[in-house]
Amino acid sequence: MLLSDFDPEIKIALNNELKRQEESLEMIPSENFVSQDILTALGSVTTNKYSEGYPGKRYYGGCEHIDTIESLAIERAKSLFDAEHVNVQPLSGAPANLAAYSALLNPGDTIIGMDLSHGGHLTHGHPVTFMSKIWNFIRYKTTSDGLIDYNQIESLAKEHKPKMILVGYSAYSREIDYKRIKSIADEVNAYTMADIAHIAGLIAAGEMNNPVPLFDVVTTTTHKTLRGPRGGMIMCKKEHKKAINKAVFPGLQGGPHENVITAKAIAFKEAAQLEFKDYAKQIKLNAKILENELSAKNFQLMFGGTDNHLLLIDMASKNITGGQAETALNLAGITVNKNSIPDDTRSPMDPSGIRLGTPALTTRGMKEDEMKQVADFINRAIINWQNTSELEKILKEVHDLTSKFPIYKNLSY
Ligand code: DSN
Repeated sequence: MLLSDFDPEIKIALNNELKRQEESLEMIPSENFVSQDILTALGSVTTNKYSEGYPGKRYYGGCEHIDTIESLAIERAKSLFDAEHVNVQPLSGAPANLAAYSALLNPGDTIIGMDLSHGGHLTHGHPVTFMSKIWNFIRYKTTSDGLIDYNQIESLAKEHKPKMILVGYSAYSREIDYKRIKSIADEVNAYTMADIAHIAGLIAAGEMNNPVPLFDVVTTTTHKTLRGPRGGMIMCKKEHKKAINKAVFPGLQGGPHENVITAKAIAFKEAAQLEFKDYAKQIKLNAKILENELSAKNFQLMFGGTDNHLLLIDMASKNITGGQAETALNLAGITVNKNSIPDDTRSPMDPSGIRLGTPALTTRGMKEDEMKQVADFINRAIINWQNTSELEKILKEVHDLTSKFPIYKNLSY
């Protein structure tokens, strides 16, 4: 098939999406831009292959090359995170968490995890999830200073005797004391689990604490700061290898997506390079610059600022809702997501906050000077959120900036 025969409606939409990514400032902290090699792997012939099972033990013939690829992915991930065992088959973060719970726990067991509005995740026990019907989730919150309340976790653990204590967050911007969590868990004989989806790349680069050598089980996605393909992964102690593998397949999933596993293998190799360490350092530095610049412009940062790649901002002091801010910034070419703030009284469809981060802009090569410019764009867009012509003016300036930092050279569909 020639590229000119490529499905014309899809071709138009793909080129439009490519243009949107190239021209806008992508600041959703869970998004990133993969390398050209990873794009190639995602579109490779490994998508054609069924391979239920694990390397060396498959339920289908013809898996010899798939075994090579999946084994490489596993070994590279083990080395990157200092893990005793890795399963690279989870389709994404939610299935990885479901598999981890089902591997180590029985239905009805208690898990302590963080409240969603304080930075946790839906799959950490929010009542709207199916998981919350299977396990008994008790949820902790941050303190009024905006930090994890380890004392509250300890007293909840003593009161509820959980089978598992869960840390790792999707909107919390501070470092985590894994040793403290491990000692609380040991006191009540609970398993330790961390969901490092957001910060996996920072951990791989040695820029944040690594729970993998300490905890029973650690789940992650591979597409956020780790800058791999959209997918999931579970790391665990050797003693949990059998239970984790059985929970993923045949417990919850069928044929693994081997094209994604091919791309994961490449991503893990990329993340082990020296350049990736510089990248992770710059992600944090860029987030710090945004913290300083936005604080100086009187934006109210939750958790007192950031130790990682993201900022959660309460927009109430700017007299605008999170939804209104997201829409205004989008019109100015800046993509962020509306987000609940701790104990938000507004609905998740139009909460009080916005969440933004630096992984994708840093991948483009943007540094301190550009972050100052970006903070200025954000401030002007929020001040002028109802002024269409001012938002269009900012949009043009955003296009000028992004044109200097191309993502994919010579890519089109
Ligand atoms: N949806 C992801 C995020 O944006 O943080 C988490 O699953």
